[in-house]
Amino acid sequence: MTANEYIKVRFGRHMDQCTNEEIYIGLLEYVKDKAKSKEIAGGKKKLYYISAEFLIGKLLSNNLINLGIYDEVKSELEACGKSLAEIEEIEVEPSLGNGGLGRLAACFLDSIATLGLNGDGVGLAYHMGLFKQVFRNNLQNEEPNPWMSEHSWMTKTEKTYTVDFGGFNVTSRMYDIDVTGYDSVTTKLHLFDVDTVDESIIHDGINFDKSQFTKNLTLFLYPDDSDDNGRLLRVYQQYFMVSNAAQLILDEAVEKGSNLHDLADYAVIQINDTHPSMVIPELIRLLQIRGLTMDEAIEVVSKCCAYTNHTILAEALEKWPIHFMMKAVPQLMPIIRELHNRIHIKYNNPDVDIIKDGLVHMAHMDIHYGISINGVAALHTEILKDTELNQFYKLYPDKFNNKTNGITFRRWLLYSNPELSKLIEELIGPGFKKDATELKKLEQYMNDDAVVQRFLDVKNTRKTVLKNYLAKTQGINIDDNSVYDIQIKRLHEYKRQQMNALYVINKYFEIKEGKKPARPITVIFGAKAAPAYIIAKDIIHLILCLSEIIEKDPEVSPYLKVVMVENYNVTLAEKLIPACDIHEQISLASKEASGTSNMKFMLNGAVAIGTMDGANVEMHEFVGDDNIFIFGEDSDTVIKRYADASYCSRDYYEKDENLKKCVDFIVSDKMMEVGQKENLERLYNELLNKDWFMTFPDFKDYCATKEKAYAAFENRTEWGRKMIKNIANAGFFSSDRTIEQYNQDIWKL
Ligand code: 26Q
Repeated sequence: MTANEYIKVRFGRHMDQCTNEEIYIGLLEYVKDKAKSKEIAGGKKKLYYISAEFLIGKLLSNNLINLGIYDEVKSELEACGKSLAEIEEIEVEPSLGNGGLGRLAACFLDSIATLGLNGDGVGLAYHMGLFKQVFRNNLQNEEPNPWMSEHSWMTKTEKTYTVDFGGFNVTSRMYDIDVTGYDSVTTKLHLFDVDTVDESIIHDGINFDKSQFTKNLTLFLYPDDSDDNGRLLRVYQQYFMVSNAAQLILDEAVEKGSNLHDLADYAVIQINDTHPSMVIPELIRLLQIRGLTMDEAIEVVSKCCAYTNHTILAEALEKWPIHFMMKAVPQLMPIIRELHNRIHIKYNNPDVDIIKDGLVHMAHMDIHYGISINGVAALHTEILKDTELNQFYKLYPDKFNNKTNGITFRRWLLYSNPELSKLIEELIGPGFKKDATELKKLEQYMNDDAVVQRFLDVKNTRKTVLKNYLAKTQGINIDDNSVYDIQIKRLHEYKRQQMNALYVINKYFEIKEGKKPARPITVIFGAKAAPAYIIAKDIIHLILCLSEIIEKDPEVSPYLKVVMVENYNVTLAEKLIPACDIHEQISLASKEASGTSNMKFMLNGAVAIGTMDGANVEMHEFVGDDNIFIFGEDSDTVIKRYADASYCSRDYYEKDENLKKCVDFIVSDKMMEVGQKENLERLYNELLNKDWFMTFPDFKDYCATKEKAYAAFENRTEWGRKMIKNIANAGFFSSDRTIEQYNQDIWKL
């Protein structure tokens, strides 16, 4: 049945007589039906990818592509005078993740299904996605972001479980989202919810009563901040997630014939950061209830679990107070104590203890009682082994391994940049869609100027698409003849959006002094700041104020524009990335575990300005010095500086007149006219007295490198070659490769 026929049956009318809403609902059901008729991945052993976040983005087009009916449906719509792009706008993006970690989980699900592996995702059905960001008076405000509706990709299942907390219990329900593999099988994303959640307790933006656990359990996704207030709810959420997962895992294993002693033949669990770590004691607890001894249960579970670390920021490694655990999940504490005692006796080394100073160290439990611990880029894994987790590496050298992150090319190339995808297919055939390493064949065209021009043309097309999109959706007007310089990622000091902002100030002064750039520059930011992360919100304020000052200054505005898109999310990323000329990957070396937007930009022919951090290091290895702009101090230097506490930002400020001028501008009269004194002074003082992520030492090199990049951009043909080199070498960063490695080394499905 065609989509048209399906809709005719569903609504009793031909597609051209239906509203866009009706067509969306019709297509949603049509796709769900098609997915149902696909083969489900099978096999004795199954992977459970447990994650507190799955930032899946909109699913309509993604599913149409994976099911191989995108072109067909698009033409059907066009024949009725409808546009797929307009239908897509009806879909609300489920923002069930903060950023990189959640989006990675979504890319992984796509690759797992595409490779035909027997693996499902397990997470939570948050009623609100990550808050919706709204700018008022150059400040970030947060609003609830509901996404569930009667017609959604989630299907209610019959599966329910009881989850016990200290003093009460809840009945959960499992909802499923089909994960359609590209030209392959279908797997599932299982999201758990409780019926008692009450959206009406939300008030004044995103505030709600944090103590009514039956009403708020799955109401919100936690932002990745250090806000202590309400962290207890996070423990309830995590336990709710893993208790459901553990019950599901045991049920499915038993159904397939497991006697539970052989659970490891039926299940492997990937723990996505420490958020699902309680699955270890929970499984041990449930196995004991089902008749295993403590010794047996620990042995069985220790063969099933693998842990991925996504950060080396110490403050982000989860450590839960024992009194939290005693309140929320008292039944787990005796087990965690037992796990701790065994380690304590065996190693007699407080550094590797699980319980220390009244805190349960989740990562420590994962490492001792799991089969694998992996970092997410080569440099990150080396830093874990050498410094952060060195004590553990010495105990278990064989457990440590690297799995450099990847992205799904279906969403980040085939869907988001069809023009580029088509050009590539014309040049090297369709093989790259299944085997990303085939992109390497594009290098043969690097010296063919006519082909190079076609890559430049595609880029220009996409720049105009973005221009029109931003005008239509955000009322922002940008010049598509300017160079697009883009930094999109969560707002965090270590990612150093503030350094980019200082560069903007530097450029503003240059233009004021008559030094005009060869071509107008459009600096685009997209970033949400965690609601409790004060300095991050001050940085957003700085950027929005700069944007206003420059916009209103006729001397500067023809040459420089600063844009901060509102409510940056997956949908916006899909528009921004294909249009980008230069992307900013400027984290302080050693701090960004991997980064994944860097890979998306590379695949779309943008050139990076970056530090030797995260996966930038591997990107640099692939493309060489001429095709990426590397600057800044390396991770060894930075790590040493932290170790000897030798950094003093004020020294740099006082020695570098230009830097001083830029920093001082933050608290200038001009800024005060459009901004808030309190915010701007706080940020100024933070930089001057702390600058914990060392923007000042890298500033000069950063500015010089940006000038080099802008100059290089003017040699259009040479720039086109750089674009091709980047695209041709992006194959390694396909999540299909990453998932193959996980399977080979850890899951063994
Ligand atoms: C923890 C405790 C309480 C509340 C929130 C959190 C929390 C939530 C989300 C802590 C961390 C996160 C998200 C982390 C994250 O996205 N990390 C990124 O993971 C990417 C995928 O591996 C990497 O590419 C990025 O470098 C890394 O920053």
